Amino acid sequence: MIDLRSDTVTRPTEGMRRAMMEAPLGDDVFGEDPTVNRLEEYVAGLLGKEAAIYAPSGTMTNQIGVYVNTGRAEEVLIHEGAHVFVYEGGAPALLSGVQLRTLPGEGGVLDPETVRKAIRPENVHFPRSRLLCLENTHNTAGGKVYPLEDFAAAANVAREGGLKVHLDGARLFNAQAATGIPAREWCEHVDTVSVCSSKGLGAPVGSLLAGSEEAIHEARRARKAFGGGMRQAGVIAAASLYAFEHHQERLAEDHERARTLADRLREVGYEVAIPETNLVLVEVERPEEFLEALAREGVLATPGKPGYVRLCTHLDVGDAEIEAAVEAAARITTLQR
Ligand code: TLP
Repeated sequence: MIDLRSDTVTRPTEGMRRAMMEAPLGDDVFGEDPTVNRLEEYVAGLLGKEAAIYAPSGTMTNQIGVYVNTGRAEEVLIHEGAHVFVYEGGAPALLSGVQLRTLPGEGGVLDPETVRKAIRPENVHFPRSRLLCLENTHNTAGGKVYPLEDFAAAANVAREGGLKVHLDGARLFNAQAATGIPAREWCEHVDTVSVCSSKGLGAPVGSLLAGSEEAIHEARRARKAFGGGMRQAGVIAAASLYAFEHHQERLAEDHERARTLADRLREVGYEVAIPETNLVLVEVERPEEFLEALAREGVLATPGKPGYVRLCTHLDVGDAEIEAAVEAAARITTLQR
């Protein structure tokens, strides 16, 4: 099977497994795991923030980000296709008691005017607008990079209106690899940022939330309360550290393969936008039926936004698998749009 469902499906490399074997360990709930501590410092530095905290998943770091920046019954402004809104099981309501207000925007990008108009005036009737959530790269938009200027403009409008800003940067390093802009430049405009080592960077598990000392101190309380306090977590944190140290640059290879995949799918007749990073959205008539047929041909993919399927390149697929996936898709062109 060629697995293009997600960049989360990768297995740890030899070097990564060695790093895991050799990692010095301690109890991280006591703050005594040297590997976790090293990872947190490393990632805080990488993102230009005072501190960072390691957690099991991107969902947890996003939700801790929402929690530390908001209070009960407050409102979060967020793109209508955002992961935090669509794919996190309603957790902002469950864990933070906040209300999400979704906003439209082409390619996951919010027009600053749309943000400005959505900020509510102080009035007893209204929820308080407290947080703007942005996402880069944008998953449902097909791995689209949030242009830095547009990002800064939306964040500035929010901050002028007294809101905090959280960045879901699960694939922020893909944006860095695609543009050459250091990840930290987007982070300058936000209060908290989550990044994942378990996506394109290839670690088996793990995500970090970065922000001010104060925000991360609160995040430690939230992580414990949400059940994310882990003990000798260095055994997995070592894989994340290895991923950040060794796999940032190779993300460009995934982008190259995604472009090849898109080009070749177009050649065999599919409607495919040219991807900016590692997610390829293919327009099909009946996505579920298409995915079943593709699986019968030995290729796994997932539904994308409505009317699309998503194919994702990653560390565990090479040129041969990409070509084989195209040939598989070419055998089922009756389902193309
Ligand atoms: N996304 C997964 C699925 O949940 C859709 C995927 O395969 O793309 N933010 C963004 C932008 C994400 O794409 C994801 C994972 C997360 C957060 C959550 O990360 P995890 O899966 O570690 O909770």
